[in-house]
Amino acid sequence: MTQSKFRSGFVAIIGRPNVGKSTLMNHLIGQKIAIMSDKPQTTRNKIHGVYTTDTSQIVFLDTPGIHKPQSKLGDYMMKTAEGALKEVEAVLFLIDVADGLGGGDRFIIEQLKKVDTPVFLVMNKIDKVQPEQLLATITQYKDLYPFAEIVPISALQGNNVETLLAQLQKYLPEGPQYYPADQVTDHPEQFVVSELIREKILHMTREEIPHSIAVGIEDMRVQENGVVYIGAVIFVERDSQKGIIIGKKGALLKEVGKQARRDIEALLGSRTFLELWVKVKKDWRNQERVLKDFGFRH
Ligand code: GDP
Ligand code: MG
Ligand code: K
Repeated sequence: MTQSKFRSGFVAIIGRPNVGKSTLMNHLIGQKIAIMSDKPQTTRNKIHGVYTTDTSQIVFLDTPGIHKPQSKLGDYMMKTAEGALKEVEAVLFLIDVADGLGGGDRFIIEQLKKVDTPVFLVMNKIDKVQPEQLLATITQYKDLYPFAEIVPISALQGNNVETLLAQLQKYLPEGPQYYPADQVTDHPEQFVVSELIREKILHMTREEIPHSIAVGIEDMRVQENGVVYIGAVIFVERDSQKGIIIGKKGALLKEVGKQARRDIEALLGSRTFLELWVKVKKDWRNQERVLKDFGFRH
């Protein structure tokens, strides 16, 4: 008997203000797990929430930079948003069906054309319109972009939200459970911290290191002197990868630590002491038990 593998991934939620992004998140996550950090976010993605089942986990990300730039800073945000959209498994583009197609949505669609990530057109607030209007709106949007899926929902009433989730499952690769299920985490920063470290490694090693590495936060606490201590383990699949990440005389790992620490300090707003280890765990992606001691816990 073959056992199906755990699937997980990141999904960006985008859309103009008031289309119902928060309402959808609240409906999806309910009281089960709500991860919302009120710390200032310096990473390009804000974690909206996490949806976990027995077989999968979806981490929903907010991508604020997608909106029409108002300034130079806006331009910069756009660039990072574009990067963020490339790194997710799917994008949920929410629209308000009662509003009709306007400049704001046209602008977002232009940005979506720059990336290959599958985009769902999520037509929200169907409770507000007649079926004819819904169909007319679908035609309008479909002409502008080849959406991977088109899903009409009412986030407020919960209509068709299950369908949306079922469709999303198809886009998730095999992967670890990043957050504990059925638990409200009081340390959402741990995840962001591990992602910051992972990002630095991927940038610095280019193609040599596959995306299959994982970073587990073993320990994260405020010391008496006010410095945040973080102990993190970088998991790789092969000895050769371990060598690459450590680098000549530890140079690469040291640079990873330096750059990650700078970002982490900005994120947490406090001085940080970051200790990194590299461990080889063969075929970690397929070993469920191994995933448990990855430090995706607290
Ligand atoms: P956000 O800015 O995209 O996060 O939008 P919100 O989730 O804050 O929703 C904006 C407004 O739209 C709120 O008043 C919601 O109650 C309302 N809203 C959201 N989803 C629906 C829906 O499916 N139907 C209706 N009628 N109203 C909705
Ligand atoms: Mg909102
Ligand atoms: K695309």
